[in-house]
Amino acid sequence: MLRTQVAIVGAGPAGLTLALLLHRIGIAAIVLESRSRSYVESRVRAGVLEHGTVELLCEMGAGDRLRREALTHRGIALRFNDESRRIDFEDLTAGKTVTVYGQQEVVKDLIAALCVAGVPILFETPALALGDLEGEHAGLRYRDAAGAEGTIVADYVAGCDGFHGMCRDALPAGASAVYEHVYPFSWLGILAQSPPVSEELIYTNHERGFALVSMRSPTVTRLYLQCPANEELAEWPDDRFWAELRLRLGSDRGGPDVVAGPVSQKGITPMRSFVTEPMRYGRLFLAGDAAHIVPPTGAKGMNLAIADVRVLARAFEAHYFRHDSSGLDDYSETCLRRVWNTQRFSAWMTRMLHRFDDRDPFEHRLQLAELRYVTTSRAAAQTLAENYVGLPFARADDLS
Ligand code: RFL
Ligand code: PHB
Repeated sequence: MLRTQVAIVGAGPAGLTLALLLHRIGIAAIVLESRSRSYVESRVRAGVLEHGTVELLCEMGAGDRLRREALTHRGIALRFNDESRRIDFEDLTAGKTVTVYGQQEVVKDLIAALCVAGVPILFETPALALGDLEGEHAGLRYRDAAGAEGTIVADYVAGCDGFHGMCRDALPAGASAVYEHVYPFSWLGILAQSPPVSEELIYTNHERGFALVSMRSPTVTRLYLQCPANEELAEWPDDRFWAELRLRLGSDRGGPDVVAGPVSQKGITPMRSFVTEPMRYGRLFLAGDAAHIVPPTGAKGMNLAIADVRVLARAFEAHYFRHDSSGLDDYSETCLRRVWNTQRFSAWMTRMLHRFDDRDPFEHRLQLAELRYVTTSRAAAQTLAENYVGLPFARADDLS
């Protein structure tokens, strides 16, 4: 049997950030991860970090490589009616920017920092069941890499095991409410060895569907196309992807040019908005995708996961060192204010930029009017910009 203060389930951005924050405060934690280290370090996902996320990673001492290798982005383009219009973040948010740096690079940096700190991360060790969540101590049963089962007794469990994890299911029936919206389309994403299509991200609304041009480095591009909800990857050989991207970007009609290159990763992501409330049950605290999912159009999922554990780490600090448990008691309410604001922003971006087959031409006209307004009114552009770069923590916490 292992004993710790906080058992963390999941070594994604939420679990790893929490483990490092707790270590720096002086609270003992053990991280359990069902996958191997190489698997979590190579899982291609998010790419855009809010400036507050970058600040936190740097404050924790996990930002050295990020500072050297990441790309600073001062704006994005919204493209519609075959024309790109820029949203200038720096100008609209008094100098704030976002950082393009792959989620798997953040994960690698956090794991490296935790290894140096000596915080145990048990890979290939799935949590199997949680117990005693309302008792004196929580119990967690796991199976280790050799196949042996064991138990951890912890003061608290942090459920950072993502959308498909098991922690959320440990809540008794009726203890939580779920709010969910599933969109009638998915994103087909590729990573390719080719120069980025443009210096900044381009979010494209096209009659054939949404397209997003992003990047990971000056030689690696990350591209997404809206596709039908139940699409099979086999439907999308590389040539079809590149041809469709060119059509949606208007490459043959003066739009951004696309240089095709070898595709190193391809995947389909369903689009959903999901929130479970409350994010706490007894000794269990849910954080990140385990508690909520946003559609990726606002580039917010990883940032929100890290914002949750920032609140949780502070609450644990007050609890253990100042005998003040109000932060733990308020955890769910505090996080949910930011969560719902982020849901609002992500749903708005998603509705504005995608093709909805069931919408009538009137609604499509409204969508184009919204895009024109956002790219011509400074007030509207500022609304997009301040949300995209990330609302200040204190202010988002205060939004009610
Ligand atoms: P994760 O990353 O899913 O990590 C959960 C971890 O828990 C493990 N696990 C278990 N471990 C032990 N025992 C069990 N029983 C377990 N069950 C599961 C899993 O193996 C995994 O390692 O959740 P976390 O930490 O909450 O992080 C959330 C982010 O990963 C997610 O929100 C983002 O990737 C979302 N996202 C984006 N977020 C951004 O902030 N900016 C972006 O630009 C952005 N783009 C994206 C995205 C997500 C995408 N996909 C593929 C979903 C683009 C895409 C295409
Ligand atoms: C990415 O680079 O993977 C990315 C960028 C912006 C998004 C989503 C994903 O909105």
